[in-house]
Amino acid sequence: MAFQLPDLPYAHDALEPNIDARTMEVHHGKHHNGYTNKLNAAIEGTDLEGKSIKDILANVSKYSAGVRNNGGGYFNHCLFWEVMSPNGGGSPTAQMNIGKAIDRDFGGLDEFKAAFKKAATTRFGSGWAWLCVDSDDKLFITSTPNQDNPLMDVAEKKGTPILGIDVWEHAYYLNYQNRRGDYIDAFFNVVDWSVVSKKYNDANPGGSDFS
Ligand code: MN3
Repeated sequence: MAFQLPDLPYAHDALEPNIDARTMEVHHGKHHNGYTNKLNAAIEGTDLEGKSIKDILANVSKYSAGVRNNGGGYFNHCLFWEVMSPNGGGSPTAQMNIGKAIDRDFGGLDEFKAAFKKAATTRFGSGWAWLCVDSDDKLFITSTPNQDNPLMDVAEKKGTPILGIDVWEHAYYLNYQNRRGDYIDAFFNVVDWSVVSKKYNDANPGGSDFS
């Protein structure tokens, strides 16, 4: 079973004015579709066929650059569409463990946003910034070049990504040109904290109980 391009969970224009419809059309329909097709081509006829994307990424150093770049591109964009929503923005609610974990590990939502923005702004060239959970159930922020991510065995710092922002120019150039910082600020207006919180709870191997 080949990897499938997921449908966007909202209309192309649903994230306007924060992310414009034309960017979403090209980003999902051309870029993400391209990574998906190239990943399928790279694994066709190999023993990677039928493996989960997470299994492939965890051992990606053993495979070709095509598997690394397109496997990362496939996974990263699936997560990216998921963590945004036209109902996003604001803060995690009091019921969401992710809000408590952000307070614990960063000292507050504003401090988290500043650190995440710094990681996304200072990633030179193309790449991603991530909020992740480590094996001790602590949150950390990291960034990766190109289509790498923290699930990969080649990552500088490994963990489970629960929020990510694409800082390739194709993600913002049509609307924001070189103003990456404005795009990052706008991204926070569409982050769906209920999705991030669910990903935190699912990833949380220590079972932190904030109740
Ligand atoms: Mn992209």
